[in-house]
Amino acid sequence: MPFTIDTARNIFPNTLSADAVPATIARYAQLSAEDQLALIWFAYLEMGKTITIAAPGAANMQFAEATMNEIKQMSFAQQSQVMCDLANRADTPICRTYASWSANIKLGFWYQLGKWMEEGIVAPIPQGYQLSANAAAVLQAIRNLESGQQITVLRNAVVDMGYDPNKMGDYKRISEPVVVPKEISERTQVKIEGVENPTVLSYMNNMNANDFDALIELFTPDGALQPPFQRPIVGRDAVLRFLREECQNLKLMPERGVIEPAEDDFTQIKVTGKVQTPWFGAAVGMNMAWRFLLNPEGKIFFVAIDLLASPKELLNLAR
Ligand code: ECH
Ligand code: GLY
Ligand code: GLY
Ligand code: GLY
Repeated sequence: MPFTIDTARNIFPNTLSADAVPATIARYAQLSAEDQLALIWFAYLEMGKTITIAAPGAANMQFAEATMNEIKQMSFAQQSQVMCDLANRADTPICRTYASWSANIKLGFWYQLGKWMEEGIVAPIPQGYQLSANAAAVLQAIRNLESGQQITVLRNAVVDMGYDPNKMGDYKRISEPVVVPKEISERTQVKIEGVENPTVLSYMNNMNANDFDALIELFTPDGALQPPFQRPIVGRDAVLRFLREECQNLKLMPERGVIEPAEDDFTQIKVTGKVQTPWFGAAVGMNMAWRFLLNPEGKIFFVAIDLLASPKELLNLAR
């Protein structure tokens, strides 16, 4: 039976992904808006002692500037209301604007609000705010995660705030400008123990070079990419848009892999290694797996990217 996207998702079923991340987010989503904001504030302060967030680039921040200045002018009470509205996914003009932003713009917006909260320009979390017992338990669960999982929880919390874009009808998506791909002379080439497949190597090298036009050529027209904890993104147009909006300046550091024949002359390849995000650089190495399914012509029909349950999973290349 030929592969479908649904059957492709099950290749290398022994791969253990970090289920603690969606589990923690589900518990977090049950909390009140006040508790959610205070919890993130406390988590952010604690994490800030060991890892620093890189300041967002100006190109990235310009789109949020008007909204941030609007918030800056408000009273503390109004500012607190806006933050609660965002956490509550309320239907307000600011929540709709927020929903139109790419993940990096949302993160940059909160980065700036966090700075302003520290400086007393934006309403702080009230001193001595007592988390509910449930919120305190979720904060403890976050403390127990490894750093790559912690930043994934934070990112997902931020991405899910604001009005639901699915309820907005037609709207303009706002994302940072696409960077110019790295000069050929400045590109590095990855090495993967056990995998010399040219498609997989080109995938890694083109991603690291921000060369998304070359990268998309590696996919079949109906090919799909499944980001961690998400449904597959299907088709070249949608995948290319995702690459431009969400994959700039990543650093993929694959380490090892296995390559095996699959049905219908397809090939399945699993690679494990580390990934760095521009927000944290070398301070956080996320433990990742890539599960590729290539068609007989060597094009990517499917690739899943998983955040792994633990560093031990880096060595799990079993089928
Ligand atoms: C404050 C209190 C009030 C509420 C809030 C606050 C501010 C919070 C802030 C949070 C900032 C969080 C950040 C998180 C960044 C996380 C980034 C991650 C990136 C992961 C990327 C991966 C990429 C994998 C991929 C690969 C591929 O091969 C294909 C593409 C792709 C405190 C004010 C809210 C400021 C900055 C986790 C894993 C490898 C799938 C993309
Ligand atoms: N500082 C990370 C970014 O702008 O993507
Ligand atoms: N293995 C380090 C981390 O991702 O937390
Ligand atoms: N999704 C890419 C990043 O946050 O760095």
